[in-house]
Amino acid sequence: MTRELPAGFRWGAATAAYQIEGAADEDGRGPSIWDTYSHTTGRTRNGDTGDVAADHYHRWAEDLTHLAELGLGAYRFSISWPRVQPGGAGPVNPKGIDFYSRLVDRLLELGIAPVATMYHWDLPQELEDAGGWPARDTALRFQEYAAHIVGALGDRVHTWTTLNEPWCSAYLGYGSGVHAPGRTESAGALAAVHHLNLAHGLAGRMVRELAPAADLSATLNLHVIRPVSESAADADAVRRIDALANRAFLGPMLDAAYPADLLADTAAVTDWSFVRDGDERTVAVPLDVLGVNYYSTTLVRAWDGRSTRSTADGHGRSEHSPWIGADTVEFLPQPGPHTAMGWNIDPSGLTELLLRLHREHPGLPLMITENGAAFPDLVADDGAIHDEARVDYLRRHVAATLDAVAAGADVRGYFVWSLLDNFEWAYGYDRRFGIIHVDYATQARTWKDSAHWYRHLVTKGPSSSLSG
Ligand code: IFM
Repeated sequence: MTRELPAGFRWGAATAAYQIEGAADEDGRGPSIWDTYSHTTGRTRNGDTGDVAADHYHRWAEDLTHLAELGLGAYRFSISWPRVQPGGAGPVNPKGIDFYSRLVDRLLELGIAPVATMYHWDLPQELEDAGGWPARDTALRFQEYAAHIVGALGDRVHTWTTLNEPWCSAYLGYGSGVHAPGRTESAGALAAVHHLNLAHGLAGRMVRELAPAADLSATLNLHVIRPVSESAADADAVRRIDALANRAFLGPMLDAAYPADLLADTAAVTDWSFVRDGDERTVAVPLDVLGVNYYSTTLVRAWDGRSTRSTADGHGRSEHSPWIGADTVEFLPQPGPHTAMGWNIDPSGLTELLLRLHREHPGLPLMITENGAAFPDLVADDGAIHDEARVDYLRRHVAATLDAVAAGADVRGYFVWSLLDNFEWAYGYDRRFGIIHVDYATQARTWKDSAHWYRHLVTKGPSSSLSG
């Protein structure tokens, strides 16, 4: 397979506001659902919160120099809604807007394309108190918020991404409750799916209107679902999970319709009457590029109803399943190797996913907006971090991306998750995804071997970095 990069391909790194910024009470920022959730006993590992995180709010200028030294062409960050509009409605906080404005200007000075995510899970608490994503009004508030930030940052942002992984926001936030706000309401989770999709469409239209030169995207954590056997029952298990995980978002976003089988599978939970006439057309705002986050694969089979049902779906433990209406499906543990998240390592899944999207949505440009791995990094006596496992993970997934390119997929970029070690949601600081190590006691940044490897890849090209 060729290792040629398409013209204009961008290498980047990704982060998210709540995971790195800290400064939770500073300069007028309001509380988000993740502040509330992480401050609730028992919700996060060791009671960790994002109050300080990687202190990026104060160290952003230094962090951008790392991007430049890595030789990256793009930086994917998220804008904190409660920092720029503390109550989720009403007046904006000028200090919040100024922070992102300075960040974007500095990126442009450094020749790095800003890729801004509008929503990476930090819903203003006041909006959650008013109903959260199961309430339609939240989507309308999101449109207003989008108008404010696109109005302020507009075409200086190269690519606007409306949502990051709405699957997590809806099903983990409102289904299994392992993410903020921690609600466990099956019908509410499906209403959240729709209102997130609607929010995407409404905000996307703001980008089209206010920043016509910017690219528009959404980022999905699409699942690569494999059956245990070739049986028809296992194929049906795959179909059900594909509907919930993938087509619940791809359907309305790209084809202006929810899949009929999704509505049928979940009919006992909801009649989907929260989808109003015209909504699906609103959701299907044309995209310039689809963001794809990929980490591992999912293994399923039809549950026989007799044995103890395995629910090892890799998305945290809860008595409540995030897989609404899929009680007949079992999620099976997968053979290793695994990352520290317990996720299996399978780069072929990334190639398969990109080629599926290429086949089913020809002409739609793709971008890997997250790929990376948590491992228990050790700091050696000399201060170095020899994270060979992460280097190997990245090398194999970049190769898998280029395999998909060679087979025809239109992939425009690759962003490593993550630039820095950060607050890994319910796992707190117990999991490290960064290519740059953060010492949380001193906030010192140290390049891991993976950062040096990535710099080599980016500056010298794939052919010299992919043999391993
Ligand atoms: O840290 C998260 C990120 O916020 C969203 N995608 C998956 C990453 C690793 O779990």
